[in-house]
Amino acid sequence: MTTQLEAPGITVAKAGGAIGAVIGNVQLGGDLAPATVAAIRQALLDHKVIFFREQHHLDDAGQLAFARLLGTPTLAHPTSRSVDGAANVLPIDSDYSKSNSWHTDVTFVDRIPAISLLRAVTLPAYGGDTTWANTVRAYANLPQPLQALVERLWAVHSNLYDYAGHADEGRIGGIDVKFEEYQKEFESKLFETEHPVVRVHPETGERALVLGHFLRRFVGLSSAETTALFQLLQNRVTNLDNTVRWHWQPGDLAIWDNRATQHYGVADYDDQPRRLHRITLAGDVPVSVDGVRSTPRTGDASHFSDVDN
Ligand SMILES: O=C(O)CCC(=O)C(=O)O
Ligand SMILES: [Fe+2]
Repeated sequence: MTTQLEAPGITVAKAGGAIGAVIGNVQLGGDLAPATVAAIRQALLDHKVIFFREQHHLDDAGQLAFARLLGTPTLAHPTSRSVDGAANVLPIDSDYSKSNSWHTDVTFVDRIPAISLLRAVTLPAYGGDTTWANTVRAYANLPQPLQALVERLWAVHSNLYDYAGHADEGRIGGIDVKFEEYQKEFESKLFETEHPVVRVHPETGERALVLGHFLRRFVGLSSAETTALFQLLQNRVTNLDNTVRWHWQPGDLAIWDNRATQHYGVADYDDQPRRLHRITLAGDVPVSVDGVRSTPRTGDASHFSDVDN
């Protein structure tokens, strides 16, 4: 059955040719009409990341109420602590973490969140943009022989931090205690999951690459071979032509389809404080082009999130 939607009156303006759109003429909250929610969801599926300006009225409760219209919130994180008094809200705070590495959120569990909603709380006077990349487009633009290769390939993702792969002076070696504490908490329980490198999007049917910084090794390849192939594929994802970069202003909210994107928090704001609040929505377990589901190898993520079917 198809339902005719009322014209909800929102505006959708592309923010780039590859990914991203700015949505206007809407005040976000838990009271939006179903037709408006449907239009926002469609814009998200079409553009992979959508941006809303001037949402100054939103606090954690308002962000959560709106998020619930799009899905079922997960806990803030499988291991990291939430904002005080808000179990579904993850603080992204420059005091103890900087996400300056390309990733898709929480790919070390089987039930990867479907959608993430990120709201500006405290912004630096300069820098601190976030960049998103389109993993559907990256797959689609691969030459056919490489598509054939990755469609049969699987990879292990883990939350165990790869210090060698992501060396960051000033944080390694106990120089920054807060970062080290956060990292310990992040790794306090080990998760390892085998995912297909190409997943079929449960809503659009599109094929997307599943890579990013939680990927530890391709199944059947050595670490040297993993590094070589990972660089080839990951470069396709993060090529600037395949990205959109957002300069945060007070009142901004960004929503991305975590099944079709990677993102990177640019850490170019010196020692200024920067804080954003994130809510993630439950996702399905990825499915390969052959219909095979991802398999958890270590850790049980059922406390973190339902599986959305
Ligand atoms: O700090 C940023 O810009 C990105 C943070 C991030 O990775 C996230 O919210 O999932
Ligand atoms: Fe993230």
